Amino acid sequence: MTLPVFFDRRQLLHRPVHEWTKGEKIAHPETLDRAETIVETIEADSNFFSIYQPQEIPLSLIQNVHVPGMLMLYETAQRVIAEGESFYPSVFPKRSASLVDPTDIRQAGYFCFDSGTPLTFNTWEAARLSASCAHEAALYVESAKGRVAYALCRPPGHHASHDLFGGYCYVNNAAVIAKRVRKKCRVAILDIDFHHGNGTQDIFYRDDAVLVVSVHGNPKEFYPFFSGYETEKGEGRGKGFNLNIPLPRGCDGQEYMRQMRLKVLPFIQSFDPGLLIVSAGFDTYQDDPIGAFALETGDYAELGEIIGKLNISTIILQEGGYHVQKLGLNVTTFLRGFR
Ligand code: Q9C
Ligand code: ZN
Repeated sequence: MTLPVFFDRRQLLHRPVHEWTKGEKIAHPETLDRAETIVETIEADSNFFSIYQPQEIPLSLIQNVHVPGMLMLYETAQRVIAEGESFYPSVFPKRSASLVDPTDIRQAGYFCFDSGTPLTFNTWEAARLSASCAHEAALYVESAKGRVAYALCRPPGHHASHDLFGGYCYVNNAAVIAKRVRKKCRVAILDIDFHHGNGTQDIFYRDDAVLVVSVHGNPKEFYPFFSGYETEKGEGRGKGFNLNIPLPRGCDGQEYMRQMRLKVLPFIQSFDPGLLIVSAGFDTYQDDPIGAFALETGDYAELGEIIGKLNISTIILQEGGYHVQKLGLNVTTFLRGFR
């Protein structure tokens, strides 16, 4: 049986052009050719994969995760930003003293935490379709047609919190699925993107039905800087249901797998989830232009394999990964390893 892949070509219409970093305008790394190369690599491997276009996700499922104002702002962006233009928030008010009008694009910074995540005319449509891929993958696994499905989500999701977008993320795809499924069974989210999944952590920080585990570059040195530390373990009922494994620059496959086997996999196993969501970023790759780990393509086979051996129903969601030339191969190597 082939491994199902969910993707909609209209996700390519979201086209961030620049990101502001260290005061400089640089080419945006989250390009449409990332998704294109993944799809092409998957298409070339049709004995193993089947690609499906998702149905549109019910809006209510996105509303269960994100505040109305933030979604209204995305609609505003679609209304007021011309095609081909981008809007970069430049004022980021603190919550307590501010009122916000989400129909005024100039106030977009209220819902945004960085300068790398522009709004464009197509952002909202692409983000909805990205969540639709995740949703359809979840439906597939739930219908017991198979134990695993892959959603080629773009834009990514794990940095988006309930009321903040950032880190190239607008809708938290993993959270949208986990929020729906948690009523039926316990859910574990394993985030293997190079960057700490701060949005996912925030959303489930007080929740004991959703376990969140993230393995990432030490935030003392790497984005998002303000979260992802080992001391963040959850709060209230959620205490003990959040695990961060920050790792140093240069971490290679051997050390990465050691951490997985020693800390991550046993922690997930003891939680005994009915569903596993993998936030799969490939910016841990040795030549990734943003990440600073040293995983090789072959390591993704092993990583997929050890996660697959947990033997839990699993939805794999695409997050980051910016080495366009090797991205497709890294993704398919991981998915083949899982099987
Ligand atoms: N010059 C994801 O991988 N900018 N987001 C870093 C580096 C933010 C990454 C600046 C990186 C966000 C989904
Ligand atoms: Zn990342």
